[in-house]
Amino acid sequence: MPTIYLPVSLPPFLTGPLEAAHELAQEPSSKIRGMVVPGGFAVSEALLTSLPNLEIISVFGVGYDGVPISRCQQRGIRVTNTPDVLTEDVADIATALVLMTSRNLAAAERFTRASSWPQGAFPLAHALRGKTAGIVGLGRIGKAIAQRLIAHGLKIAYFGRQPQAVDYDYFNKLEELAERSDFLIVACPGGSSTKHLINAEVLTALGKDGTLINIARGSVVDETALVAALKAGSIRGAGLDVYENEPYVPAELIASDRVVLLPHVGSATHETRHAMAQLVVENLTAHFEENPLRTPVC
Ligand code: 8YV
Repeated sequence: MPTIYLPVSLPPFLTGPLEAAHELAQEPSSKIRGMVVPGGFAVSEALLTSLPNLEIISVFGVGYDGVPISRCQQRGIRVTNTPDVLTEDVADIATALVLMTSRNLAAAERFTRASSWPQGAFPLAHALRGKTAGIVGLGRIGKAIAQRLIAHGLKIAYFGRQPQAVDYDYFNKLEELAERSDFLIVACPGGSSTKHLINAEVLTALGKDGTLINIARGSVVDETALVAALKAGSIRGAGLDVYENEPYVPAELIASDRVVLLPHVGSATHETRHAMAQLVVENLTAHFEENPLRTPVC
């Protein structure tokens, strides 16, 4: 049985089926032929060196920004991820954050629980219809977000490397998209090429009536610039599911009443996580049985 290394603890619905056909290891060694990591997990050079016979990294997530792809290619290590199965859930969370921020729903819920209602009505919020959502990265998840927001009456614009065959307005300058947007929604991959793409200039362009939504990777947003923009009131608010240093959320964000903060739950449903686990196992099985990988990255 091939030995698989799990550097962090993973759910039993993943480790159970894995155990049926593989030996699982908690420590790196030369016996290890496969590794399973969560999306965004940073695979360091030192870790790769400690696994001289590694053949495959199966990422339990769509984002493989923590995996050094060119290094893996040099060493002939295959990489797989779990695309598609999580698209709808992540798009639902982006939509929820748009609704929560525009209608101030988290505060409204706290208001009701605090029995504040008899003292007076909850303050008015902002409608969605007619507003513009600027999507940063119109991939599978970005497109699923667009579909949902159209149903809520928003107009869609987007930024990406190149225009696509869609009816939405394309911007090749992020500041220009931000300026046009009421909601700037980050849905692009993480990694060095998108690090701090959302910086102070982009937030200034988003403006005092604008809201930042991030369901992608914390690394895409300069969190220090975001905290400063929120404090200065140069943007209206933010709805975040991801952070630069998860699971730690900056105290300034926790203290801010302009933000809605979720604990990286984009794909966190029974249905989706089980489908992701199944893909992880199918990819490993395919590799060790010398069949084509189900969802290869490289
Ligand atoms: C998960 C994710 O939180 O798919 C991704 O890239 O970040 C999320 O779906 C994670 O991968 C679960 O391990």
